[in-house]
Amino acid sequence: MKFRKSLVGLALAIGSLTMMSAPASANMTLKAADVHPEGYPNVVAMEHLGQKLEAATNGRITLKMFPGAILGDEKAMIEQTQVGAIDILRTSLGPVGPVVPEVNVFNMPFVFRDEAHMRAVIDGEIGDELLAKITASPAKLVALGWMDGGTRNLYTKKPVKTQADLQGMKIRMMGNPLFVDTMNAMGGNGISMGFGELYSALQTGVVDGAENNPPTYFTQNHFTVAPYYSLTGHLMIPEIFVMSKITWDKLSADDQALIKKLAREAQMEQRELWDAKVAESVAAVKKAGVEFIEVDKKVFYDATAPVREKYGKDYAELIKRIEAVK
Ligand code: BDP
Repeated sequence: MKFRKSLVGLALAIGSLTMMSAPASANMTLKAADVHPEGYPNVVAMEHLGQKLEAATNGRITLKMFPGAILGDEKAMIEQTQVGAIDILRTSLGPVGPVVPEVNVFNMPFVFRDEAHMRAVIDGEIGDELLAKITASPAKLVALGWMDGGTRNLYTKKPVKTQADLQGMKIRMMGNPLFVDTMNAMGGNGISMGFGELYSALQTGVVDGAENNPPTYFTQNHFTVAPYYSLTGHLMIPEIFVMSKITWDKLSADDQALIKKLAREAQMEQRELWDAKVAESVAAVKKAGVEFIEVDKKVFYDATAPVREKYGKDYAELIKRIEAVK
């Protein structure tokens, strides 16, 4: 009798499971990745996207986050996303440049006037167009949304106030020739290097400095080995999150629409978390004794004009439209 009851129970359970998974795409767990650690705004916003997705699909689609670069540096993770080994990747636009050259317009030094301008561009028509271009490119990536990467400033083991101070210094840049050109034009010696190697490279003096936004400078502990933060503001690189085209094609149209909606929400949520993280990071590194150095930005702006010419020449129309955004 007992046995028969449990059989009925099992049949019911199987029945409701099949009913739940009947519509749309089959059950799946999306593998999401980020170089940043647990608790970083981008990681938190992505995890929330996953929780909402799970709730909206009654557990049919879930997301598992692999933070802290455990799946590799961004270049390697972009490749894994292209072949479907990673389903969703949050990455800087920097290393996407060599894969989809058109995005390099956003990677150019001093292309945005300030953060408000950058945000207006990525949230608006031009931002949508660039996402669509990534999706339409042969890269096999579906661009879901933007995240804020704030402003990148130079940080070094010895203080830098002028271009002359930067002379001969080896500065780590992200993997994209545009950034090496940018650092060389600024007066330093740009070295392309993976993110994961940077802390020890700074510690052992393989490089004399690097450049990044305050949250990265703080959470990666780079401030402990390069305690001078020069406010060059030379790059404002938006970040994106992309889905593997292979994964995207397995989703029903309804699921795709749901993910797009949640992606926009994640974009806006990260923005708020980001602003709080910037404030927290600036306060923390200052408290730890980091010196913030004001520099004459105009000098670095003028010095990098040839880089904007070189990488922007094919996109003159787009650059004009970016400049026109209020
Ligand atoms: C951080 C970005 C991250 C990059 C890193 C870098 O959020 O995506 O990998 O810079 O410099 O600001 O490599």
